[in-house]
This record gives sequence, structure tokens and C-alpha cells, in this order.
Amino acid sequence: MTSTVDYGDRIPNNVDLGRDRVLQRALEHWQPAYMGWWFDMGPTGSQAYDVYLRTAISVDPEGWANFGYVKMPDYRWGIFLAPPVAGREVNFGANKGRPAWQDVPGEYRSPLRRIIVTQGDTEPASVEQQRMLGASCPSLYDLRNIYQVNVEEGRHLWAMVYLLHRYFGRDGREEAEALLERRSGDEDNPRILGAFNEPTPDWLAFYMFTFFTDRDGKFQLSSLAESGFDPLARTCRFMLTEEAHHMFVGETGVGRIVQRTAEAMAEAKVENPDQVRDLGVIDLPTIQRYLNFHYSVTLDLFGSDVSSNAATYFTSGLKGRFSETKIDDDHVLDEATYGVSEVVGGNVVNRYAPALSALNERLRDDYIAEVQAGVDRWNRHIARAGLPFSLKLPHKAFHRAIGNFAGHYVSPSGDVMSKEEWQARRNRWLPTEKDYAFVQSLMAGRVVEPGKFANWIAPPRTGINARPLDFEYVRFN
Ligand code: BYC
Repeated sequence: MTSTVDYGDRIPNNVDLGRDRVLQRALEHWQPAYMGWWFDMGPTGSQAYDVYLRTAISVDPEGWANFGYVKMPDYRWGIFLAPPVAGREVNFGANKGRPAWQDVPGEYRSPLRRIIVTQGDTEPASVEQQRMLGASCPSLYDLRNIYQVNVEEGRHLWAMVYLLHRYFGRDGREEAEALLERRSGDEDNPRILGAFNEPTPDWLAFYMFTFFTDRDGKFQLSSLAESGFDPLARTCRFMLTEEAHHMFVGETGVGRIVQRTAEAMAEAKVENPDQVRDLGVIDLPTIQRYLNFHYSVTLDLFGSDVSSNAATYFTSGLKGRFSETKIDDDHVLDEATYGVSEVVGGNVVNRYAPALSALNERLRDDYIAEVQAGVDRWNRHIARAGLPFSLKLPHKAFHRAIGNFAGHYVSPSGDVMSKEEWQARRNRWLPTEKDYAFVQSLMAGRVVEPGKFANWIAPPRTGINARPLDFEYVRFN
């Protein structure tokens, strides 16, 4: 039974797990519940597969991961914190210059717990959202990648649960249990943030999610990696190492779909979306509609444009800006302002707000710049095929449910309109039931012959860990 498990050994870690009896007992209690959740809500039907997975085994940049076949329930979900930085201080806010906290500062206990719980909640949510996709995978390579993403989201949940158990006593243990009880999309007990309750019904949605939404993860984790609460900062620094692969999966996944469509269109000399669909590939306007959806719901994840929560997190020293220590300013922001937009009199207008309350907006803007670069790379596939089309990020105000734009009806090009006008055009801008049905019709079965890829996606340029494309990335047994 679980009590015989040697946690110091069984769970790879660099936090001396074996020496902390209280923590050990808490994890002994939580671990079987986690496994129960994995069996219920993890990737369907996958328990007996041998998957060629990467497992984090240390924090050494030269050799932090190990590759090999693993049955996912046997994956060694480890706990790793990036190495401490000697003499680290709180680098921003009212506590700037004080030694970084090694324990929870009592006065900030509640907001800190809330940040950790919100972060932790997204990790199992994404696994739940993606659990059905194995049945329609376009190749063994892609199947292995989704499983890799899933086990690492599981590990990121462990990372947050470690912090809750280690630093928050009974409240932390209760929160850790609740993380396994909420369910993505559940009416009574949903996940905390909006995007994590949306379905991920097909592989185009999965790739869009890993490109757009996992990248919110990158920006939020980067801000938390600046935290004055040192265990959180160190945990997030290491999580970012794994996150890079998730965004790679998303960017190259969408890129390969765009590439395949563009090549098929050029070859058949067709541009009409219906004729493009007849080729068995996803037409570019449908890809644009998926993009519009995933981008807009992900922008909501950054929170309100003007937020007193964000100001409190920063002033307390709990959550910094992206690359906080590289920014050349006073890191206190008492006097500074930042541009935010809002709808006034039927137009989107800009105004300045105190920089402290506009921190969510600033992080969203940092994110948008990075996302735009990825979209530009997708467009190169289209340009290379000589087609007069390009994918575009919709206006920031389009289809927003959180912040200044919530309740307004704004087109992808930024025109404010009435609800009726907007609704009448909705099907041009966001995926329709017909789009979803078409995309899913392409993915009716799974492609599992080593080296084969579904017709609607181009093969990747290289395999995983220098393995060839026809490597048996998943063995079904
Ligand atoms: N949906 O001042 P506000 C990742 C709530 S992704 C629903 O606007 P704040 C990953 C908010 O909770 C990264 N509710 O926002 C990716 C508050 O509620 P209360 C996850 C929302 O607090 C892929 C109210 O609205 N990490 O890792 O400044 C796969 C007003 O709050 C939403 C984090 O998010 C929403 N979208 O900022 C796997 C970092 N937005 O107080 C993993 C931790 C806001 O009225 N979280 N609300 O009950 C935070 O830093 C902040 O909570 C947020 C919100 C940035 C999310």
C-alpha cells in the first residue's frame, strides 16, 4: 500500500522529501487520490501503453531529463525546485531589498495561497480537457507529444501541491484535495479560470490551446518566478523548462496543419474553402476562426485590465512582471502609468492608468508580442505556397469576457457594434458547429503506423530526442 512507498526514493526530488515526516504523511494521503484522478480523468484508454517519455530527473541544465518507455500510471512525477540563488532578495514592491522569504510571510498568506491554487488548478484542468484526443491522433509522434504534455501538467500539479502541503498546513492540504475534485466544464464544481472550462474537442483545438494557452502559462510562471516567496520562484523557474516543449508542440502543430493546407491548395490550385475541404485538409478560414477563439479566451486569462488584485500581488512582492529584474525602472511603480484601452462612446480608446493597477494589461501586452511572432511564422508557410491569405490576431477587444471589454461587441478589426450586428457575423469569426463537425470528420480514427501521418497535417521536421520519424513512440501492447 501507499504507506510502504519510500517517497524520498519513489518521487524523484531535490527537496529532501524523505527527511520531512509531516510532508511525507501529507503526500502519502494525497498520492492515491492523485492516482485515482489520473485513472478517472487522465488520457482515456492509455494506462497500459508504453510511451517514449521524458522524465525530469534533476535540475542540471545539461541533463535534467531522461527519455525511455514508461506506462503513464508509472510516470515518476517528481518535485524539483531550481537551485537557490545565494542572498536573493525581494526584487520589487514595498518589500524590495528585503531578503526573499523562505517561509510564507504571515500577512500575505491568503493571496499567496490563492495564486498557488489558481496556478495549480489549471494543470489538471488541461489534462481533463485533452483526455479524449488519443483516439483521433494523427500519428504516433503526435500521440506521444500529447501524452508528454499531459504527464508534465500532472507534474506541475505536483509542484503546486508540494508548496501547499509544505507551507500551508491544513488549509494547504484541503486546497490540494479540492484541486482533484474540481472538473473542467463541470456545472457545479468547475475549474477556476474560464479557458480551462472550454472543451478541447479536436487536434486543431489542442494545438491552438498549447500555442496560446500554454503560453499564458509561460508568462504567468515567469511572473511567479520573480516572486519574493523563494520556494514559489524556484518551483516556477524549473516548470518553465518543461513548458517550452508544450509551446513547441502547439506552434509546430498549428504550423504543420497550415503547411499541409497551403501545400494541398497550391498543388490543386484551389482557394475556395469548400473545395479545400474536399482535399481532406482544414481550410484557412476555419483555422483563422479557431485562432480567434483560442486567442480571445486566453487573453481573458490575464485578468482585468485594471486590477487591484494585481497591484496587491506586486506591491506585496508576490508576483512580479515578465522579466522583472531585467526592467530598468524603480520596481515600485508608485508614480508610473501604463496605457489601457476601453470602449467609450462606441469607440475603443486608450487612456493611462496607474501602472500598478495595470499590471495584468502589461503582461497581456508582453504575451501578445510573442504570440504575434508565432503567427508570423505560420504565415510563412502560406506565403511560401504563394497564396494571398494571412492569419491575423484579432483585435484585443474581440470576444472578451473579462476586463474593460466584457459586455461589448467588438469585431476582429476593432469596430464596436451592437449585439445584433455582432451576432449576425459571429459565424464568420468564431468556429461554428459545422466547422467542428468538419474538423472532427477528418479525425475520425487514429493513425498509428510508425512514420505515417494523417492527411491533414504535415510531418514534423525531426523526431523526438533525435529518434527518426518512424520510431515507435507509443507501443500499444
Ligand atoms: N476566468 O482583478 P481580476 C497555465 C476572476 S495558465 C474566470 O480581474 P486578477 C497552464 C478573478 O479570479 C497560467 N475568472 O484578476 C496553461 C477574480 O475573482 P474574485 C495560470 C477570472 O486576480 C495551459 C475576479 O475575476 N496561472 O499555467 O488580477 C495548460 C477579478 O479579478 C478570470 C495563473 O493564472 C478568468 N479568465 O488576475 C496548463 C497565475 N480572470 O476575486 C497550465 C495565478 C480573472 O472576484 N493567477 N478572474 O473571486 C493570477 O495571477 C490571477 O489570479 C489572474 C487573475 C491573472 C488569473
